[in-house]
Amino acid sequence: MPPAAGIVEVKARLADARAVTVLTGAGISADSGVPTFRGADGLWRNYRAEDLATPEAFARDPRLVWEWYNWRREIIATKRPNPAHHALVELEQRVERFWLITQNVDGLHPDAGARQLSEIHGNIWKVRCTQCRQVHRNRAVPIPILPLCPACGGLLRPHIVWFGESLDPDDLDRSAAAVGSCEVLLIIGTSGLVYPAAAFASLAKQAGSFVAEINLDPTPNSEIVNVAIQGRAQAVVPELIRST
Ligand code: BV8
Ligand code: ZN
Repeated sequence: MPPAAGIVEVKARLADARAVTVLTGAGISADSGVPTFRGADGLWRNYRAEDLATPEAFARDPRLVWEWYNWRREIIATKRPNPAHHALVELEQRVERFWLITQNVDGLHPDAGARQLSEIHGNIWKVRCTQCRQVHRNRAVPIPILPLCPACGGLLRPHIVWFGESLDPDDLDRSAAAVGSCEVLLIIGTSGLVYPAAAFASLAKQAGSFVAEINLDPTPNSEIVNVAIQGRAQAVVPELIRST
């Protein structure tokens, strides 16, 4: 069955592009079995992410928020990168100017070998001290529910960007530069509802880039992009990147 028209055009654009930027969301890790945010499997004890991933929720009940992150760490610890993650590493090695921006905190992109990467919402395997602000790698599963800082004994929190918190300025600058100066922007597996990442499609269009979306369902980005391909990331992304 010949590939859909959209796939042919995006393959052609990628084949001779020298500057490619990619934005990913929970949908790229869904095929690895990681629950998405808005999918039915994304709920924990009927809490929405927006209820728990906030500094207010952590101040109110740090034990509850740590139980939620421990639940996600236990799930993610058993998951591996899928063909879509691996295909993006192949693209990174092939393209002259490549940058990958992910909203995912699951660490599957770096696990797959991605190096030119901004994890703009943080990483679930990193913790930060609320007292001395030191950041530590921590892959303990389970993690003690109120983990303490090995340096000063202060309470640790996930090194993750919560709703209402600003992104790391370097990540934001690096991402905005990559979105504003690429020939092709691929948007993979995101509902496009959370800012500032939700603004990247129109930013790239304004900069004259060719923008393509690969997503299971239509999103607000589908109206903005040049080509919207509806499908599973692990099926479509390797096809787009496979030369010939
Ligand atoms: C900030 C870490 C300065 C936590 C996350 C402007 C307008 C309105 C609101 C705002 C605005 N500016 C700022 C805000 C507030 C807020 C915001 O955007 N709120 C939204 C809800 C309206 N933004 C912030 O607070 C940001 N900070 O701007 O600071 C500031 C502060 C206050 C006020 C002004 C300025 C910080 C946002 C970061 C929050 N942290 N994650 C954690 O993970 O624990 S966001 C989190 O949710 C994810 O990281 C991700 O970004 C988002 C979830 O979205 P997706 O990844 O897209 O996942 P989702 O499940 O929604 O969709 C999956 C998609 O995949 C679906 O479309 C599905 O169809 C598809 N799919 C499923 N399976 C597959 C698939 N596709 C392909 N293949 C498959 N197999
Ligand atoms: Zn400390």
